[in-house]
Amino acid sequence: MGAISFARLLRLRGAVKVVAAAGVSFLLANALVANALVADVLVADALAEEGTEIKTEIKTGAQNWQTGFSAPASPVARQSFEFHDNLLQPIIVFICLFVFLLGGFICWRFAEKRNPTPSRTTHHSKLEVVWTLVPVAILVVLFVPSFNIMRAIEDVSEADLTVKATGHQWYWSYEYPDHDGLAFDSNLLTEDELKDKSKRLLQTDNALVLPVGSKVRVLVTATDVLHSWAVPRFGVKIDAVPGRLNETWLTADEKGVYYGFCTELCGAGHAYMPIEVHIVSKAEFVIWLRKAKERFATKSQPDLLADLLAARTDSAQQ
Ligand SMILES: [Cu+2]
Repeated sequence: MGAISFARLLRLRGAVKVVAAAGVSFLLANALVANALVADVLVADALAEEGTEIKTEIKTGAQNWQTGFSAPASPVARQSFEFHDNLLQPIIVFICLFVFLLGGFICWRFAEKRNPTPSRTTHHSKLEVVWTLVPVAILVVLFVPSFNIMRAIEDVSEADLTVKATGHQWYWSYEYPDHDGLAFDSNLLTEDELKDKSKRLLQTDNALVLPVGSKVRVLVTATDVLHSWAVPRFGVKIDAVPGRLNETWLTADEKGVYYGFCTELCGAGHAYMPIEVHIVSKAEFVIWLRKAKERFATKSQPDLLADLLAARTDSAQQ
């Protein structure tokens, strides 16, 4: 070990570990606070529309001192939140505590006054094998359920309905290709237009309306820059990429109003393009479709194509 004694090295390592553990705890605490903030914003869910059944307080909206996710509202959300709450987070907390306590113990036990003649050991094969294999085992334990969830997220087969969400600077537009190409824009309501002041930056003029219990395939793209379509309670977050069509799906468990945000920094109006999804009964959905088709005077596919070509010619002339 030459000039530097093993005890001193150990003490140094102990200090490094304490600092590392403190850093990890700080990051963990930050993540918890961030979670709580998102949950706060989603308090709006508690004020779900009239006629919507709200089963319990806990199922909707935020709670005081809440640190976890909002209540899941789709199978994928339930699966991923359970994975986080029951497996991932306990392992993270355990590792943080373990490293923190181990660091503290090393600082105390191998201080110079308690350990004046340090051991000259520099290798310990068994210990080295253990501290390589234990992390590998932890990763394998995490890998299996997380792969199952990823597979579930990718499975867009046998959808009952398809909708397309397109990100623009700075609003979303929606299309229902199965229903005569019904299409409309969804813009943020300004402060004066809000019906409920607590839903500031969440309410839109035209919400995406979907039937409860149906498997909805969601196609996501963008026209200008990267956006991301995310509704936390459905466990959905998918990038909207210009020139590329991404797909995911959701099946809402319950009727209600759900909110989300653009989650890819997309410019000055990034915070002002919320996602508002109304989950209604199948009968209500049929009625809404009829009204929406009248209101938005559906453009047929040939019309849309003509618009596109006109826009291209315009930009070519400039
Ligand atoms: Cu955006």
